[in-house]
Amino acid sequence: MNKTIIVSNRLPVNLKLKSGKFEFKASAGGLATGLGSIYKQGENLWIGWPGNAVEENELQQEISTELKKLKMAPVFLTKEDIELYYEGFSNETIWPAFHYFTQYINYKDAYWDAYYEVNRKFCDAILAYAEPEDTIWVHDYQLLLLPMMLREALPDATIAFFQHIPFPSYEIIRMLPWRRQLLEGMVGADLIGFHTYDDMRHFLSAVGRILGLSNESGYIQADHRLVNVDSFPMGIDYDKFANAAISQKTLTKRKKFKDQLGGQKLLITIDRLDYSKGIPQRIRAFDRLLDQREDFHGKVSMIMVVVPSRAKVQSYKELKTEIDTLVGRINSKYSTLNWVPIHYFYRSFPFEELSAFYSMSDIALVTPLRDGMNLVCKEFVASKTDQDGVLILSEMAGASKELVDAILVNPNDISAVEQAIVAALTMSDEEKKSRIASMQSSLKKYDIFQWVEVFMDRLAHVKQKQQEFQSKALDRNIAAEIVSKFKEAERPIVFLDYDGTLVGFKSRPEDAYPDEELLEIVSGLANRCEVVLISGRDKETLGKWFENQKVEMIAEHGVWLKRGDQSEWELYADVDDGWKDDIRKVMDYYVLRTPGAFIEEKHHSLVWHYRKVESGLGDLRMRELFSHLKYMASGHNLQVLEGNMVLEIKRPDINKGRAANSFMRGNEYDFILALGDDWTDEDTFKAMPKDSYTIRVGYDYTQANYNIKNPTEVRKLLKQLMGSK
Ligand code: GDG
Repeated sequence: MNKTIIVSNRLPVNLKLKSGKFEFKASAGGLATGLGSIYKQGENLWIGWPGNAVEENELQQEISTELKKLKMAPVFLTKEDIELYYEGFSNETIWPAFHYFTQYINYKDAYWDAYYEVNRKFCDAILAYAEPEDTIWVHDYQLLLLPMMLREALPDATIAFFQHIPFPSYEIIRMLPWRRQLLEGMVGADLIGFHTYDDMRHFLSAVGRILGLSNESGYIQADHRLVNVDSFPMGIDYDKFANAAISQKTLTKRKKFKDQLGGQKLLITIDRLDYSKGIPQRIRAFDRLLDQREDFHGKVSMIMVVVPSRAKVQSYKELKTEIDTLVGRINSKYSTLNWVPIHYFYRSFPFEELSAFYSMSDIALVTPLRDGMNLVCKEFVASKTDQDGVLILSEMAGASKELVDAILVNPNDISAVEQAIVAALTMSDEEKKSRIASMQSSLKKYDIFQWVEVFMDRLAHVKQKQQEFQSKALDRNIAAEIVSKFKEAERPIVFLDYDGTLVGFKSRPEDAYPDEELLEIVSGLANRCEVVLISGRDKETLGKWFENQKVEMIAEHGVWLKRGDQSEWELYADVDDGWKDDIRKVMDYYVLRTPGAFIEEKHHSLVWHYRKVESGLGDLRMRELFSHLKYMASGHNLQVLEGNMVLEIKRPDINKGRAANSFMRGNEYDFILALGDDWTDEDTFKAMPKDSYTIRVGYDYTQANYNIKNPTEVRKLLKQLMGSK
């Protein structure tokens, strides 16, 4: 039976050393609860660091035994690992970079080396348990290299990755000296998940620019594998918070707190100590409110919980000092004997007290400068069972994409945050109720259990899609079958597309001329069968490149034909060029606006090339031009087609399929092979008789019977054919 292994930097367990013995308590955090439905079943388990630097063998044994009972297995880290991999590369390099705090990025080779080594350590620990076909779900930024390490060791395993923090724009990623390795590490997974569409978009752009892997609707081709990238906004254990809010324990605490505080309106803020959370900015906004609105003095208090975190990192120490100073200043400025503006706690609270804080507060002020998702805001909404509360939420939190009924603010805009607090304090009961109710119904539906289920379903879907591709991949057996059928055939014919099939793409089309090896293959093959080069290229270029070869050539998708034994080209289809002037004007306009773009004119078509255009801009302009041309095309009865870095407009009745068909008419071929790499070749594939071999280069959807990896593999196959006769 295949098992599922969850992997994260920290195990969901609290480990306390009490009078020489360890005490273990499984964590009740949202993720741990959600994943409980997975790791607690059957042979499944959770692998990660237990959270202490334990180096003595005996203690490690003791911990492993105890963890086993909780269905967990440890990866032990040394003090040095913690310092360089965890506090270092994870929290001083990746964390600031991915949260757009470039000023805090530490670029240290020693950090990177440790990061690599610890990811390896995790990989080894997993391999001690994992079987070749298991499912392994890796979590978060501390383990970006792990998916590929696992893939290399277990090529057939199902590997998923989810990143809990933002994925920043390419402009940030490109700053990191280790950007390529980090991205390569991630694409080892079959499914890569982020909280938001923006994170996913940034990742795809970085992978495109840095690794050169393009994507189609979130699917990338990494080597032979199809990898899916998607967004999965994480939910919370909704019922836990909603039920706790009305539990006796919470109600008792709530009453006690309220009695101590008096009747002020309460603003709650809860965060880990982190510069990404925007704590000083938030305090300044509150300060501004008190400064501008004396009428609120004595009527509103802020409860500010800051949970200690990463206390050894310098930027965190400085942040703590800044917060302490700000709070001190405000409290000393405004406090009265029976009112304190900010109740500041630098510690964490037990769950019941947290629940009481949420449910008794009137407003939650959640204003991170950047946050992957942010669960605090969701927990507040779930806890407001009386629907009498307002959420003020930063636009920079992933959660803002879902919780559109919150008051959304730019956390850097202190005056906008101040106004949002005023709006929240003065909001009508009816509006509060309607906003909270709408957020509650969405959070209830997309809770953490649903999140886990959707993610796992998607993973299964990706695996299935990979299988479909796999079954079409040209393997050794099929290649052998093709070779043997070719050998037996008395009248074989081979249709070969040129660009992308026999040669790779070059940024200047004229540079993709045939090399020595290719000329040898084509002429060698032409001695053994009929070879038809069937290309979109103009007849002059094609004619010059294969001047003295015996091959047949069909140029410009079927407009021109040159037989191997003739020296002249013949017109193979009727061409009426009357439409070109109008269309060229439109294309010219898009060339002017797009540095690097150019127009190629063919006898029956106009082609707009954008392979030399800055990536991204090219796609954007192509989309615009596409809809522009589509509109014009209908008037002229033309067809607009998207190719590999080109947009082509042409007469619809001229295509490779039609040309290939007329070429074969009246002849009896007993072996037909057609190779091509893009949609123009799909016409050829469709036109082929049923028992032909049709092969598409690259792993895109196709009408062809098979896919083959790249031109190098095509050449290998053709050489095999040559050698067989
Ligand atoms: C990362 C991403 C993403 C806080 N104080 C107490 C306490 N908490 C609990 C909250 C909440 C959790 O800690 C904090 O979660 P966040 O999502 O807000 O933030 P990060 O820890 O930075 O998490 C983040 C998340 O991963 C999940 O993908 O949302 O963007 O940065 O659950 O309730 N719990 C208790 N006492 C406290 O004092 N018991």
